[in-house]
Order: sequence, then structure tokens, then C-alpha cells
Amino acid sequence: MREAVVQGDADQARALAEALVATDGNLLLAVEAGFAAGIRRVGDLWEAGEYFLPELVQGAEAMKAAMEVILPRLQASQAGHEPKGRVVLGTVAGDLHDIGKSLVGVLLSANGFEVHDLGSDVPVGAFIAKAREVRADIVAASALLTTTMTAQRELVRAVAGADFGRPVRVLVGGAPTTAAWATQIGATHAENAMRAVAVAESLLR
Ligand code: B1M
Repeated sequence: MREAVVQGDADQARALAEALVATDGNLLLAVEAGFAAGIRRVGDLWEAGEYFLPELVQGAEAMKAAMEVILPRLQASQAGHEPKGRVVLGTVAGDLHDIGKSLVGVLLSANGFEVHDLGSDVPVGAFIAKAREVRADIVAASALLTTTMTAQRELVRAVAGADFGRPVRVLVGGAPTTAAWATQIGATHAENAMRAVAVAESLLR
């Protein structure tokens, strides 16, 4: 699985994902130790100057091909339960990275949250409008670029100024973010998708 992503082979990645869901395989382990390990390796090779943008894009496409097979299966495991809380989720404006964010969304919904995923490149105003519309408990924002992290700070300010009439918490994450950054901007941090579930649960307590 890791190699399929490193080689940018979407057909192979999809086939391996299909074989996985046909068995009782551990989906999360396969994502973390297999496909996600592959895309992280692609990032390292790109940073080292061994891969160029086409290989980065091919790696991402292979990863997405696998996730398209796995995510619905993960989601189905929790269908029909009363939601624990409502989450509005997206990747911040200017940022197109959506693989980790989608994983967070799927794990949240697989663990009983109602998730409204706005996709990537989401302006602050769209987060706020959706949060108002669905009476969100949590606004969750991903950022993968150091240049787009600052949009998380704008989001925290906008949530604070939005006067929802009820507490709305902000959860942030993404590779360049840290707990210290979250504290600095007045948000809560989760370092990975599994932690995002535990943190979201603690925010509602
Ligand atoms: Co881009 N990219 N990329 N990229 N890319 C990175 C992020 C980079 C670190 C690569 C590198 O240099 N090693 C680098 C950023 C450097 C920096 O900012 N310091 C980078 C760059 C520079 C760029 C471009 C600028 C390249 C260019 O065009 N010159 C460009 C920017 C485009 C834009 O957004 N405006 C770009 C483009 C792309 C692709 C489109 C080709 C593709 C994205 C495809 C897609 O997402 N649809 C891509 C990819 C694939 C990557 C890497 C290789 C992999 C990202 C990924 O999917 N990881 C990445 C290198 C890397 O991360 N090592 C890189 C797997 C995913 C499961 O992990 O997203 O970290 P991650 O999510 C984790 C946690 O972070 C956390 O949980 C997830 C799972 O446990 N998490 C949250 C994430 N969001 C969370 C939210 C939460 C909580 C936890 O709560 C709300």
C-alpha cells in the first residue's frame, strides 16, 4: 500500500484498498501504516528534490483512489446513531490539501458526530455561515501550509465575534500546526485523526 502511493500507482492503490475492505482487515491501521506512510514518503522525496510536482500529484491521486474505497466503509460503521455533536469541517482558504482533513471527518462521523465537510480552500465566512445554519458545536479547520495556518487564527476571531448565542469551540490541526500554536490563537489542537475524535469528545463535555 505504501509503495503503491510512493510509485503514484492509483490503479494498484485502489485494487489494494478493495482487497482490504473485502476482508476484515484493520482499515485505520492500513491507512496510517500503509497509504498515509506512502504519501508522507512522497512529501519527503519532494522536499529532498528527488520528486517533482508531477510525482507529488500522482502520489496524492493514488492516495485519494485508496481513500475513496476505504472512507465510505469506515463511515458506514456508525450509521444510524444519535449524533454526539455537530461539527463544521474544512481546510482553510488558500489550501488545497484535503486528505488528512477528510480522514478527520470520516473518523468523527464514524464515532458518532454529525459532520458537515465544506471541502478545501474554505473562506472564514463560509465556516461561520455553515456553523450558524447547522447550530454547530465545533468548527474544525485543517491547514497543511505554514502560509495558510494564519487563517486558523482569523477563524478563531470570527467565531468569537459571531455571537452564536451558545458556545462554539474551534479545533485545529494539520501537519505544521502544534498545541502551542493552538493555545496561542485560542483554539484546541489535535495532532492526528484519532486524537481529533477524543479532543472533540472532550470539548463537548
Ligand atoms: Co503539498 N505540501 N503542496 N500537495 N503536500 C506539503 C504539505 C509539504 C509539507 C510538502 C513538503 O515540502 N515536504 C509542503 C508544505 C511546506 C510548508 O508549508 N512549510 C507542500 C507544498 C509546498 C505544496 C505546494 C505549495 C507545492 C507547489 O505547488 N509548489 C502546493 C500548494 C497547493 C495549495 O494548497 N494551495 C501543494 C500541492 C499538493 C498537492 C495538490 C499535489 C497534494 C494535495 C492533494 C490533496 O490533498 N487533495 C499535496 C500533497 C499530497 C502533500 C503531502 C506530500 C502529503 C499531505 C497529505 O495528504 N498527508 C505533504 C507532505 C507531508 O505532509 N509530509 C505536502 C497525509 C495525511 C493523512 O496527513 O494531511 O498531515 P495530514 O493529516 C494528518 C494530521 O496532520 C492530522 O490528521 C491527519 C491524519 O492523522 N490533521 C488534523 C490534518 N488536519 C487536521 C484537522 C484537525 C485535526 C487533525 O482538526 C480540525
